Parts: sequence; structure tokens; C-alpha cells
Amino acid sequence: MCKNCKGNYYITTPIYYPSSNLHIGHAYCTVATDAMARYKRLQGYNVKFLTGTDEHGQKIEDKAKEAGVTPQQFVDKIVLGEKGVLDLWKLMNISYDRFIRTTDDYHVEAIAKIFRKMYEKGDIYKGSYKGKYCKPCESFWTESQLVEGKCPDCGRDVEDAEEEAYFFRLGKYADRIRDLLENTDFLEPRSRVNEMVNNFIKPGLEDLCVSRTSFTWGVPVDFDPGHVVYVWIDALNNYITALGYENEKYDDFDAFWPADVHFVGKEIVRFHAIIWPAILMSLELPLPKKVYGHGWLNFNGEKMSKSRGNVVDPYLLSERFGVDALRFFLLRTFPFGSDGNFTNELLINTINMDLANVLGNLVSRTTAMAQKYFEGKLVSGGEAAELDGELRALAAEVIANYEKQMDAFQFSVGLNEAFKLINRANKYIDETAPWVLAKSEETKPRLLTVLKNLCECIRVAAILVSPVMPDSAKAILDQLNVPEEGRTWEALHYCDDPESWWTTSAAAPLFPRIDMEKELAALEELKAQAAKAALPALEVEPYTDEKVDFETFCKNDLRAVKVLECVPVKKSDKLLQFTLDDGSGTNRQILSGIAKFYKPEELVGKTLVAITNLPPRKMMGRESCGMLLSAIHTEKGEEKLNLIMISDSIPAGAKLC
Ligand code: ME8
Repeated sequence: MCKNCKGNYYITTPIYYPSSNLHIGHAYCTVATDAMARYKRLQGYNVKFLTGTDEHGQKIEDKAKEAGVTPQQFVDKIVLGEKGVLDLWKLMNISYDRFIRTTDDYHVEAIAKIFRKMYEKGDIYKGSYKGKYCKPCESFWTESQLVEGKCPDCGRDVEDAEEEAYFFRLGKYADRIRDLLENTDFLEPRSRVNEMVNNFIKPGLEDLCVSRTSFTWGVPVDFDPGHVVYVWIDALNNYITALGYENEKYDDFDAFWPADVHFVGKEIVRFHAIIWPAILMSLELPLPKKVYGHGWLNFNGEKMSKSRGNVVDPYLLSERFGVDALRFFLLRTFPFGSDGNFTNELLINTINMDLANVLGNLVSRTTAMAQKYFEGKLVSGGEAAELDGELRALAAEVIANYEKQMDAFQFSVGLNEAFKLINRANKYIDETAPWVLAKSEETKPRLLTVLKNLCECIRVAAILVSPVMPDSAKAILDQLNVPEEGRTWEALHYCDDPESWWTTSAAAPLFPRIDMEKELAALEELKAQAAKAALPALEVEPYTDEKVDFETFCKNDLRAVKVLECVPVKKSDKLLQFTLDDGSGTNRQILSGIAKFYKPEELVGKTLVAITNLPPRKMMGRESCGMLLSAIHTEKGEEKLNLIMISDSIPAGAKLC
């Protein structure tokens, strides 16, 4: 343990499936974990923050096959590639200490040992699995667990499955787990306890299938080739292999296990609150101190999913609004244990109201006044007044409440506390009217104290928001030239008579206001572009089964024609009028609706193909004698057309057959 530190603190996120790029829901949990890790570091804990990727399983194997690459190449691209998982966490300022990939050698080696250990203990046995399998979720279900015959997690179709498999005797630990859930605060929010006990424990915990033979992309069971360890034993144990359990890579198990908290989304609470403790009981290891099940983010009231095309891209939002603004929005807006509804309007409103109008405005008004009235140098001295006591008292209350709320993982309430002080400071400006105090030399000492009090409120608030908005908090504290020792947890108390170290400097607005209408329109446009980019690159017309007999086909009189003249047809944005040499000695006129694909002048002199024996048609009052052949297809949702052009050495009138 480090010198002078409060102790070790181990916090984890779920490890993500790199089956496609991560969305805002994944970022939500990671940002929360990051804020917690930063908060604990601020308090003086020696923090280990683990995140990573869960890279095995049939879904990955299938997707890799579809993409024509190996499963390892497939996951490498999503994890390490451009705009992949690591890039996203870097962009979002995620301060993890360790990143585990379940394909890392040390993890693979440790999982094989763990599996063997549980087998040798008699907790894992060989049997045969009959049931229902949801491929996308990689979950087995019993008939009774299905909802209207579909996967209870995702609502998709399940398939019959039967195969030889290893099972974990989960039932053996049922009583201890029930006791853990009901009689300790292991699982939070407490509302999730009933769901676990009623839905899973009371009906009887069935033994869990922990190996598969139907795919190979997993950790092999070393004593039974053909079996790979099936997902949860592989995935959950990441929390201990990443500390060095059953491997030589790391050596922090004794220092950091048991974990202080696992943050997980609500749909995987079951695995973390029932299966994970049972695995640890089997391994005779201490249990994590807490599992916290956070809610889900929906988008405009709907579940976010790739198939609905409504996944929110954290890259895009970070780039447009700033990483800190997005991090703040996620944690300030949605109470951590409940579901939340993400909308762009809400995001923009929160940035404009809380960040631009309230926090940004307080900082810019204060620093601007300090510049204007004291050239940024707020020296010692001044004149206190009764009103100042209110700020002091509120700051003390806010700090205490903030700590309580953050310790309970209530980020939104914790931030709300910080904003009570920020709002009060804005009101203090109106109450003290510094611009009036600045008018006379006599009231200058009072003005000095008012500005120092404002700086002190800002300093305290900046420390409070720093776990959530690390860069912005630093920028604010830099503007106030707060020395390092004034940015610490120990310095987190309201300083009665702020010293003379405030020298403030104005800077560009921290949080520029966003024009709601323009931004919503821009986001819509980007969404449309992204949807277009996601369309299949090339679409061709479906083939027809209807047959044409040879004789009928031969009736088409296809001829080479040379373009003598090509002009647009007035009042039509579609039609071009061609004058063609068809070799007959008389020029032929054809109208063709291809104006959006060609400029008339670029076609003059070209040799094209025309069907010449179609009955003449009138178009825009002009006669068209035949049709020019072209190739059509769709590319990224856009219709493309290419006239069939043949070699200019082919004479006009040559018959094509
Ligand atoms: O479950 N809102 O991986 P995963 C909030 N590999 N959270 C969301 C969300 C949303 N819309 N969508 C997903 C796995 N999440 C396993 C974990 S841990 C040993 C193995 C959360 O990539 C989800 O709740 O499918 C989960 O906590 C996390 O993202 C990872 O989901």
C-alpha cells in the first residue's frame, strides 16, 4: 500500500463484447466507473481501475467468419483499431489502470487452471445439455424462462440445443447466495435483490452449463479437448486474473482482492450477483464487497440497438460537445441505478443551462471582474460581511452531502450538491452587486472580499466536479492559479479569509452555448449521412426468374449508334435529346431521362447501344424513336447510371446480337 494513502480501492467495469463498436450505453458505465476511480484517488486511495474486453464466444466466431477474417483479427480491429475501444477510452479520458482482454495469454492460462480446479473439487461435472439457446446473447435458457417462446433478455428467437457439456453445481451454493443477497448490502440498489431472489433463487438454481463443443473460439478445457470454457467462467474471472490470480503476469491479488465494487448494467446483475459469488465460493475466495447494477440508457424512449439504427455514438458527441460536457451530462442527468432516456435536446439543454449559464457564467463573470477591478490580483485584506457566512456554511454542507452521495454512487445527486454552491455564488453576485462596489474607493475593500469569496466558491466547486469533468476542473483551477495543494481533498473546505494567492485571468468561454435548432439539424444530417454510409456499398437489381424465349429476345433490334448532337430538353430536368447516326442514312432522335447523370456535351461523339424497334413515343411534345441502353445500380443508397458505351471502331448501324 502507498505511503500516507487511505487504503487500496479496486473498481471494475464489465468487460465489453467487441462484436461491434461501443455506444453511449457502454460509455455511460465506463464514465461512471472513471468518475468513481478519480473520486477515490482524490480522497487519497490507491485505486486500481480495471476495464477490458470479453472476446470469446460463438457470436465473435460467426461475425469473424462473415467478415472473412480470423476471430483474433476481428476483435483486434474493434479493440485496437482506429476509433476502437482503446481509442474511445482515450478520447473520453478514462483513467483505467489495467485493461484486460480475455484473449490475453495470462488470462487464457489462468481460466484453464480455474476450470480444472473447480472440476477437481467436484463442482464441475460432465453431463448433457438440452435446452434453448439464444445465439446473440450467448445464453442458455430453460423452457420456463422464455418469454412467449423468445429469449427473455433480447426477445429474439431461440434454438433447440443438445450437446455434451460440463456443468457447474450452482445449486450447491443457493442458500449462501440467498443469505448474501438478503442479509447484506452486497447487491445495490436494493430493489434488484427481490428480482434476483424471486426470479432465480426461489424457483431453484439450476446447474449452469459452462462448456461448449459447438464452437472453438474460447479457452480450451485442457483435460477434455473439443470443449471450450463457456462464457461466464471465462468472463467473470477476469476480475481476478487481472490481479494475477493463477498467473504470473500480475501480482496484486492480495493487495486488491476482494474488489470494492463491480459496476454492471442491470441485465448482467444476475451473473454478478448469483453466478460470480458461487464461482468464488467454489474457489474458496473472498467475495467482492459490492455489485452495483446501474440502469440502461434508451434513446428517444426506445431501446438502443444496432438493428433499430438508433445507437448513439459517443465519438460523435464527444467531438461536437466536448468530452467533459458529455461526461457531465451522463452523470448529472440520469440517476445511476435507474433507466434513463437519452435525447439530443436534453443533452444540449443540460450543457446550455448547467454548464454555459450557471458554471461557465460564474467563472467568466468572476474572472472578468477580477481583471477589470484588480488586474487579476486579489491581494490579502478586504472587508467581510455577514452574508459571506452563508456561503461558508453552504459550502460545508455541500461538501458533506457530496461525499455521502458519491460514496453511495449517486453521481447525479452529488453533482447537484456542487451546483447548489455554484448557484448560490451566482446569486451572491447579484446580491453584492460588485459593479456598484467598484464605483467608490471606500467600497473597494468589500469588493475585494466579494471577489475572493467567489473565487473560493469556484475553487471548492471545481474540486467537487473534478472526478466527472477532470479537464474543465483543471482549466477552472488554472484560471484561478490555484496551487497544487489547493486542489486536494484536504483543501476541500471553505477558506474563511482567502489568502492573496488568487490571480485570475480571463480565457475563452469554458462551455460555449449551443444553438439548439442548428445543432439538432446538424445532428440529424450527420445521422442521415451515417445511415447512408452504413447501407450496403453496392446494390444491384434482383434477378428475375421470368424466362424469355430466344426468338422473342432476337426480336430486339439492338444497334450501335453515334451521338451527333445532345441537348437538354427545355423545362425538363430529366430529359436529354439525342440526334444519332444509326447507319440508315437518316438521323434518329431518342429522348432519354438521364440528364442528372451526364452533361450533354460529354456524350457527343460516343458510340452507344440503342433498341431501335420500339414504337415511337412522345415525351415533352417530342418524338423518341427507341431507347438507349444503360447499366443501373445503387451505391450507398444513391442511384447510379452508366450509358453502355462501346468501341468507337464499331460502325453506326452495326447489329448487336
Ligand atoms: O454484457 N445503457 O458485455 P456488453 C446502459 N461481456 N448500459 C448499457 C447499455 C445501455 N443502453 N447497453 C449496454 C457484456 N450496456 C459482457 C460482460 S462482465 C464479466 C461481462 C452495458 O458489451 C451493459 O449493461 O454486452 C453491460 O453492463 C455493459 O454495457 C457491457 O455490455
